[in-house]
Amino acid sequence: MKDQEIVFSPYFFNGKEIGGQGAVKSRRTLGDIKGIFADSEAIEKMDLTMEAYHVASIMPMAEGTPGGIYMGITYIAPGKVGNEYFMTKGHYHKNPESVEYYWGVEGQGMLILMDRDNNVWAERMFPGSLHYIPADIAHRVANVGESELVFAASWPSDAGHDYETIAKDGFARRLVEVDGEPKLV
Ligand code: S6P
Ligand code: ZN
Repeated sequence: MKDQEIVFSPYFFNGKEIGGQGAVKSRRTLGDIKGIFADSEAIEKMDLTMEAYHVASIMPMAEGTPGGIYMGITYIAPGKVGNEYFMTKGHYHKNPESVEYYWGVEGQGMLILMDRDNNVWAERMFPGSLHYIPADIAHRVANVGESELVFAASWPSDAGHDYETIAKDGFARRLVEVDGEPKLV
């Protein structure tokens, strides 16, 4: 940047979409995440090519850079596998000190949290909800509404993602619909 220059930011966030210079997109189909759902019979009858969620992220510095920060928006389709809501894979951060913010943008969701002692709890997500995810807490989001769930996230560039622990052991509780209401069982 030149001294006294006035410019536009290379990034944008219009409340629902994020993008600009170097924006990264990733997509997960039901087939990609089928192992996270309990009802393996129900999922095999579904269209596994259907998108479960996608994420758009701004990652201005290389992953692992200390002191950097990322921002991303996740869009989860509405739906269930059996009585279990569509949800993200979920992860711990590789760096156990890394924390994260989530905030609700559109739709109705549930942020499911788990500590290392397998205690599981959840926070309701809705437009305007703000969530602080403490260090070393696993996190995943379920769409409990009838429309798309959109939420934003901001996390440190040296957080890293540990998906393996969740893929292996799962969350100790599942968020399912019981009598029309989400319940941790
Ligand atoms: C990254 C942040 C989110 C998730 C996204 C998808 O630290 O928590 O951007 O990556 O919501 O969830 P998952 O568990 O598939 O990464
Ligand atoms: Zn995270």
